[in-house]
Amino acid sequence: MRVYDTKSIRNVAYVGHGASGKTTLVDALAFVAGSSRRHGSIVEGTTLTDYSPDEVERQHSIGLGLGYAEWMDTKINMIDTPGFLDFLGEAITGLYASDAAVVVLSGTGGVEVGTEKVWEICDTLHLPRLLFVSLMDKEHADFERVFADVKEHLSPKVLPVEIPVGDGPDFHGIINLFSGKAHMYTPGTKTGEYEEVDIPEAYQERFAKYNELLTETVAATDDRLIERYLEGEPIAREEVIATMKRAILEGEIVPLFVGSATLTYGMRALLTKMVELFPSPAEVTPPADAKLLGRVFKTMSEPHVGDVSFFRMYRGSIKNGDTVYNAEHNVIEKLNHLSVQQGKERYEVAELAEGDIGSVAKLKDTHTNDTFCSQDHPVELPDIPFPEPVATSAVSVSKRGEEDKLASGLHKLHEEDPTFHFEYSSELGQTLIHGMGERHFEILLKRLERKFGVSAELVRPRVPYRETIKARGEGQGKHKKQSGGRGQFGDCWIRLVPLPHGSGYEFKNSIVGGVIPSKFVPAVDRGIQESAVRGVVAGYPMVDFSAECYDGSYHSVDSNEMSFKMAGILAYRNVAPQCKPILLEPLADVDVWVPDDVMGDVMGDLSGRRGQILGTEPDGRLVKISAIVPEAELYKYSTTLHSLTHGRGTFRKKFHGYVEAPPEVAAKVAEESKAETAKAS
Ligand SMILES: Nc1nc2c(ncn2[C@@H]2O[C@H](COP(=O)(O)OP(=O)(O)OP(=O)(O)O)[C@@H](O)[C@H]2O)c(=O)[nH]1
Ligand SMILES: [Mg+2]
Repeated sequence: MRVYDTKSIRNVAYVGHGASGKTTLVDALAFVAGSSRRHGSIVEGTTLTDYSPDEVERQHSIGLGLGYAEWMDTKINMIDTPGFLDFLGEAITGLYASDAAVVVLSGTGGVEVGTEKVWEICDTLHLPRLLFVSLMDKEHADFERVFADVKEHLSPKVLPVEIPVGDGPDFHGIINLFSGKAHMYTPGTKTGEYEEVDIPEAYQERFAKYNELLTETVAATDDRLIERYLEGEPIAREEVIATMKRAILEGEIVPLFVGSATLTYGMRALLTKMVELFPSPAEVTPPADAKLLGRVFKTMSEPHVGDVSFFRMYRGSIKNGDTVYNAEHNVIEKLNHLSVQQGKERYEVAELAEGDIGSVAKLKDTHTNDTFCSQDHPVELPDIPFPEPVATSAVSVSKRGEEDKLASGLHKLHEEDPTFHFEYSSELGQTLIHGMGERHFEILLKRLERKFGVSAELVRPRVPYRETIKARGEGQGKHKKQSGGRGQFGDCWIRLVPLPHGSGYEFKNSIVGGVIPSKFVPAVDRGIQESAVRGVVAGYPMVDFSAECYDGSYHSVDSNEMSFKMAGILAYRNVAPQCKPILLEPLADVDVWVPDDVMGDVMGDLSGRRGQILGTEPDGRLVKISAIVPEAELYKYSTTLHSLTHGRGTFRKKFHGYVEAPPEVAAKVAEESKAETAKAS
């Protein structure tokens, strides 16, 4: 692999809605450029970047993949990203590592939820981008509809540079609006061979319309050009390209191209335009100022290799065997076997120029989001903002005794995938995992099994119910054992009083005249607290009440701390049931974004989950529904939402607070808790 200088590099992410054709496109570009030997296919599981067993099996991308196409003496680094929102973190990190994006649309689907999501991220990053409408050969592909859709829903700045000859199965050529020529493809050729011809008669009118739009729009971004354009002067291709490049960089124009990756139609033009219109790393401001600067944007653990880190250099070039400094972990890393990725293949390189993307294996203590720099000028780049998890589940190991293995496997998975988190909840007695959805969880568990040999399954997380009391009450707790030897004696009177929400627990010592010696009173408190951990309704922690110890008695020989703690426990058990104890259930604030046409179904479903709809409001193309829903009803909600909205809905939830559970819910929870206790004993 030759070394490309900075000016001859392009770093491009391929983003878009699921199944819009990104992976097939990246594969076709590398193949047509001659940089990869095989024209792969999703159906056969042979594409360049969808090579993991899960991706082959499911026929969609899960993690980002790296490849490159060498074209016009330039190396185009290509980052293929998954479109499913469960894996949005991969698209985000791919965009962070790039200097430009190809937003892929399918000729049949047009603008979809996933397209809008990645578009927003490109906007935040001010990434220059172009649109590629793929699958133009597919039945029902419709260029005019996709173009109108983009103009209305994505950006009014979209500008077709190419238009198709024939839509759907009749698609057989592409008209270039710059050159005024048509490329007519020869069906069945391997790398999209075509004949360049004059524009067919039937397309003259359409060409004239789009050509005028192109020239006008480009000229409008440049005052001098517009003058010459108005005076009817012809404008040279080089000038248009240069103007267009600047306009793309500034986000004034988003050019649109068409083709079919399966048939390799339109690949050469797209390769050329990426070289001509996208900036090289030399034209982009690095995220910080330093002599040496790079970032690890992805870590994967590969069987037989160990951890492989993908990184992007921003400043400075590096040679095979160089050392870099990781300031986050204060470690010096040696970059052995410096490589570039072509899908799953790793090709060693002698050097990577400033701005290039590469991979390296077996770093000591470097993880996703870490910065490479030099020790005399340490830098830590701000973290890539990965999306917050939206789904939670519990996991349990299939084989007893593998809990430790589970924990270390989950830890590795978190290092590979920052959108995945886990914790052990001692309150629930379960390991909880947090991520982007059930699809995400399924993939993670498969990976856990394959890579770390632990088999685990998803289980319903227990709901962290609470209990409280609604009325005050008082009574005695007396612990007495005085048969033979040294006895035990503790006796207390307590009063339980409800406190406002969120107050927790308070203890009040109102003992006067030493009826309980002061050294024993704290033991009463401990006894009450200990038993309140398992409340009297359904065994959940009781909160928001005060306990006052106001009377009691003691025995000069037999009383001790243990006895008074027992008295506290007995008093609680005696008094709490009289205080109108209730079950509290956690509620969540839920915001759901869905298309208009399924709003009724989604609201109906939320009501069915005992949700209270607070309101709806338009938000872009979608409607935002705000609701308060009991946590217990939200297990696997993302799966339901996915099927109700055909993948177009998204949601966010956060903890709202606790309220009294309806009596039938409380009864059911108490029943379940009783059954569980019976099973355990
Ligand atoms: N007819 C036709 N089918 C295509 C074309 N490109 C992709 N496909 C098919 O469309 C489906 C999705 O293609 P992918 O390349 O996996 O799409 P993707 O955007 O990478 O999908 P995700 O990774 O899930 O986001 C596959 O079945 C492809 O074979 C095309 O140009 N023409
Ligand atoms: Mg893909």
